[in-house]
Amino acid sequence: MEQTVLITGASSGIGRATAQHLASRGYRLVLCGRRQERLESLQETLQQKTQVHTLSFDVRDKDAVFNAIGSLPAGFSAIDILINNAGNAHGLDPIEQGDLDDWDAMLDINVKGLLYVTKAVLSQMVARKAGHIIHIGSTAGKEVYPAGNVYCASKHAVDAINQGMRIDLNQYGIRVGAVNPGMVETEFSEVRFKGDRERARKVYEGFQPLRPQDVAEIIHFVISRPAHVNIADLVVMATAQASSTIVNKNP
Ligand code: NDP
Ligand code: 8X3
Repeated sequence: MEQTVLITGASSGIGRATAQHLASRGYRLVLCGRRQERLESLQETLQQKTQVHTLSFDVRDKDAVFNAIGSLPAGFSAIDILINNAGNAHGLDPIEQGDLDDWDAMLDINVKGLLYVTKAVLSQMVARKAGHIIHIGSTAGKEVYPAGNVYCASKHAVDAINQGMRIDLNQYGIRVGAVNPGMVETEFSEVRFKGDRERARKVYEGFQPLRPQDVAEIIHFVISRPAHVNIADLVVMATAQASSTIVNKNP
């Protein structure tokens, strides 16, 4: 039977690559993000391969999250797999120079938004005693790097939520796990540097970073394991990256 996968942050980067990869393998998709036109254009392409529904909402808006997920038509409403991917860094400043709006954005989107979406999907998984939740964490949830402060805190929170959810949902047979990538070339740095493309480009200069497709393939591996196998926590980095601060550039 085809499984239904809800992906947040499907309009770009890792989420979009995952949607493309899973569509080719016949998963039914619910694609979420704020940029409706991007979601529609992706839907147009992918519905040649599978059934696709789009939901446009801001994960920070509690009511919008519940209304959107509550509005799913029959055929899409029973979510088998939730991929909690939406998120970003905002700014890269030492703590004393940090911008309060950036801090709010990272904690509201990466942590609270992830919780709202999960809450909106979870009751039916609990009722069915089945489901699989994948969190896209980060190496920034495993270590802290200079000026990473609040972004790292938000991803450490995702790490804790991943562990806590796995414990609490164990009795229902719901699988919970995280995929934690290192540097992936997406729109991530463009968002972090508020549209400064040149600064964003330099982050990935001089080495081969992960591509969104690399992470998508891993997510597919994780969700296609037999029902008794749960990949609880996976870290993946580019070969050139050893830690958040050690990257072998221009060897
Ligand atoms: P992108 O900027 O390319 O994609 C981010 C996605 O998140 C977009 O689809 C965006 O959609 C969505 N999103 C952001 N804010 C909101 C919001 N308020 N409401 C709804 N959706 C939102 O970055 P990535 O693909 O790299 O990031 C995806 C995830 O991977 C994030 O959680 C990030 O922290 C994590 N990650 C990224 C790494 C990297 O190096 N790139 C490494 C490790 C983890 P829209 O703007 O349309 O709403
Ligand atoms: C994104 C990777 O190293 O920029 O989570 O924090 S990093």
